[in-house]
Amino acid sequence: MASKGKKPGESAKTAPKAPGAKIETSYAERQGAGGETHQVAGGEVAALTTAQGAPVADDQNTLRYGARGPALLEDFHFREKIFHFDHERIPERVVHARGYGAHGYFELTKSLSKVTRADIFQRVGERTPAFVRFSTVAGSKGSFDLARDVRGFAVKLYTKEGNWDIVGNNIPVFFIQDAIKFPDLVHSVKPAPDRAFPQAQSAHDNFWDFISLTPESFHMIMWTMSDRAIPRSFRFMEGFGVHTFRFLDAKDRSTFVKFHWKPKLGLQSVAWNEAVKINGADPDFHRRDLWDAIGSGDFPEWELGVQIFDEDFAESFAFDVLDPTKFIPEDEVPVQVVGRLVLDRAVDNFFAETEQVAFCTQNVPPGIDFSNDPLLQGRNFSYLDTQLKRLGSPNFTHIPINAPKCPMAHFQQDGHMAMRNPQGRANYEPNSWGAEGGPREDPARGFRSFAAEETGPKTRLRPESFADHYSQARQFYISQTPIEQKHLVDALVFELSKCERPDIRSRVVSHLRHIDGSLAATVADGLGLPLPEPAKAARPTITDLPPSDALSIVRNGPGSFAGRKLGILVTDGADAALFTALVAAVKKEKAVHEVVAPKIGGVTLSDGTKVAAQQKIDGGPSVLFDAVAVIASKDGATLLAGDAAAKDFATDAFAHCKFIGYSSEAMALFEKAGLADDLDEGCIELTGARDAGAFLKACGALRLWEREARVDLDAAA
Ligand code: HDD
Repeated sequence: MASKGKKPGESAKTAPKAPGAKIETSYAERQGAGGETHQVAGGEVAALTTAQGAPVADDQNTLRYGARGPALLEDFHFREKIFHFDHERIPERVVHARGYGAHGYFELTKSLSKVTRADIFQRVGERTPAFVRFSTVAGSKGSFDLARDVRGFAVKLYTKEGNWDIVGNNIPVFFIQDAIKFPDLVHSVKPAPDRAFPQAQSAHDNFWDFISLTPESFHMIMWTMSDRAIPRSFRFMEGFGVHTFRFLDAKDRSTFVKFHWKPKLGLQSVAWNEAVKINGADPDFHRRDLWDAIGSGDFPEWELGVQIFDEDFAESFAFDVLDPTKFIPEDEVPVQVVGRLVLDRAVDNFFAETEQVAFCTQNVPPGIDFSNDPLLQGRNFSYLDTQLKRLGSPNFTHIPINAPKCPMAHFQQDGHMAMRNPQGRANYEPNSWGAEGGPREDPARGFRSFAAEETGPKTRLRPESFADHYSQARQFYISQTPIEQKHLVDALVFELSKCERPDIRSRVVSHLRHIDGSLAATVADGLGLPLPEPAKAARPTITDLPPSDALSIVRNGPGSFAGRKLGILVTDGADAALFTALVAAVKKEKAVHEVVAPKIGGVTLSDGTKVAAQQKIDGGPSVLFDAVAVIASKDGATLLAGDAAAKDFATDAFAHCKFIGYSSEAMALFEKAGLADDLDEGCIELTGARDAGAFLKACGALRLWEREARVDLDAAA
C-alpha cells in the first residue's frame, strides 16, 4: 500500500526512453530559438512517437506541397493526432459531473467479525486501498466548486473479496423516496431545457416548483439550505452512506447498518456571501484545497462510523428505516468508530483516474447486502447502466482505477477495448475440462444474499410508514444553533427570491409551516409575502423529537486552527519580528499561511528580509482564507488605504466574521475601509511578536458569528 504523499506536479512515472534516442536538433533550435524553452537537444530523452510507435521528426508543421501549398492526406502523424484530439471527451456524468478524487487507504481499528463476514472488517490494523471522489451534484464539469449543493462522497474500497463502493453524500438523507422520481428531481435542478441556465444552482423556479410539489423533499431541503451545502473544504465535511444496508455474519444472520464518515479536523462551512465571492476568486477552491493538503503531507482523514441495529429497533423506531428521507439520530443508535480513511496520494492523471472511476452502489463484497430501500434498489440498476454510456464499453472494469486489486476469474469476454479475455479453450461453465476448465463457483466464500421472506401483491404503492415528511425536518431545524438557523432562513429567502413566480414561493412556505412556525414566518417576512395556509399534510408533525447536537456544524467544529489557512497581508517595511512570529505560530498550530502583498514579487520587511508573496492583493481576496492578518508599515498602510482591493480584503474578512490580527499601523487601512469604529473582540491587535500565539489560538473558533448581527441587515432586524 502506497502511503507516501506525492507532491503536486511530481509524476510517479518517468516517460519511457526510446532506446538510443539521441535527438540531434530540436524545432526550437532549427527556428533559432536557442533551445531555451525546448530543452531536448543532445540529451537522452524520450523520443516523441505516434500512437503506433513511429518516431516523429517534426511536430510543428503539417506535410504540404511547398511552404505555402495545400496539406497532404498522407500526413498520418497529423491525422492521428487530430483524430485522437477530436475524441478526447467522454460524456460527463449526468449528475455529480464536477468532482475531484484522491487515493488512500482504509485501516480497520475495530473488528466487526461478529456481525459481518466481510473480509475488510476482520483484521484490526489491516489496510485496504481506497479511492475517493468528492463532487457537487447539479453543475457541469466546468462549474465552480462553491455552489450551494449536496456534495458527493463516493468511496471505492479495493477489498480482498472485490470492490466495495459506498456511494454517499455529505448529507444523510435524500430528496426523494423512490428512484423513479430521480430523473424529475435532476431535470428540475439542472438548467432549464429552453434557456440552458442557471448553471450549478437550485435558486430558480423549476427546482422550487418541483420541491414545493414533493413534500417528502422537505427534510433534505433543511440540510441543503443549511451551511452543510457550502462546505469550507472536502476535508471538513461528513460523509454518509444514506441508506440502511445489511451486514451478514458467517451464518448469514443479518443486522442493519448505516455508514458515516467523520472528518478528523471537525466540520466547517463558509458564509453564503463568501461562497459567491470564492466562486469568482477561485472556482477550483475545493479541489485546490485537497491537492494542496495532500501535497504538503497534511493527509485528510475521516473515521468510519457504523450505526448497527436489529429488526427490533427497526420496528420500534418512529420512522421506517427503509425510507431514505429519514436518518437515525446518533442519540438513539450511537455511531461506533471502526476504522479510518486516509487520503495520501493525488492522482497521476485526472482523466484516467478521477474521470474514469466508475462507482456502483451494487458493488458490495460478501458479508454486506442491500435493504429494500426503494431508492437504493433503483440506484443498483442506474449506476451500472450509466457506466456503459460514459465509458463506452462493458469492459470498464478493465480500466486500472476500476479493476479490483484481488484475483478475478470469470468467463466474460470480448466487447470494445477488451484487455482481458479467458485463456484456454473453455469460456463457459459447467465444463468437463477439469483443472484447465477455468474458475468454479465457491458456495462457501461466495456472495450470498440475505434470505429475506418477501410477500405481498405486485403493486405501485408507497408504504404508509413513509408518510411523515416534516417531523425530522423540524428535528434538524431545532438542533441548529441560532446563527445556523439564521443562515438556513437566509438561504431559503435568497433562493426563493430568485424564483419569479410568487405562487411557488408561497407554496414552499406553506410546507415550512409544518416544520416550525417561526421559520415559516421569518421566511415569509423575508420574502415580503403574506403567511400562506399550511400545505395539506399526510401526517401531523411530531413536535417532541429531541434536538441532536450531532446535526449542528458549529457544535462539531475543531476548536483549533489546524488544517486551516491564514492570509497575511504585508507591505514593505512591515515588522519583521511580528511577521516571523506569526508564521511560527501558524506552523505550531499545524495550519498554513499565504503571503498577500501589493506586488507578487513580495516585500522587504523592517530588518531587510525579503519575503515572497503567494498572492498579489487583487488576486488574493480574504475569502480565500479562514482568518487574516494585516502587518503593515506606516507607509505601507497608507498605500493599502488607497487601494480598493485592500479595503475589500479587510471589509470582507470583517463581514464574514473572520478573526483579524493587525499591527497598529493597519488602522489607517481600517479607517479608510470604514471599519475603525466597529472593531470587536475578533479583531486582535498584535502589539508584538508575543501576541502571535494568542491570535492563532483565538482563530481556532474559526468565526466570530456574534458579529453577524452587526453586519447583516437581516440579522439586525
Ligand atoms: Fe447517484 C452519481 C450519490 C441517488 C443515479 N450519485 C452519484 C455520485 C454520488 C451519488 C456521490 C457520484 C459518483 C462519482 O463520484 O463518480 N446518488 C447519490 C446518493 C443518492 C443518489 C447519496 C441517494 C441516497 N443516484 C441516485 C438515484 C439515482 C442515481 C436515486 C438513479 C436512480 N448517481 C446516479 C447516476 C450517477 C450518480 C446517474 C451519475 C454518474 C454515475 O452515476 O456514475 O447513475
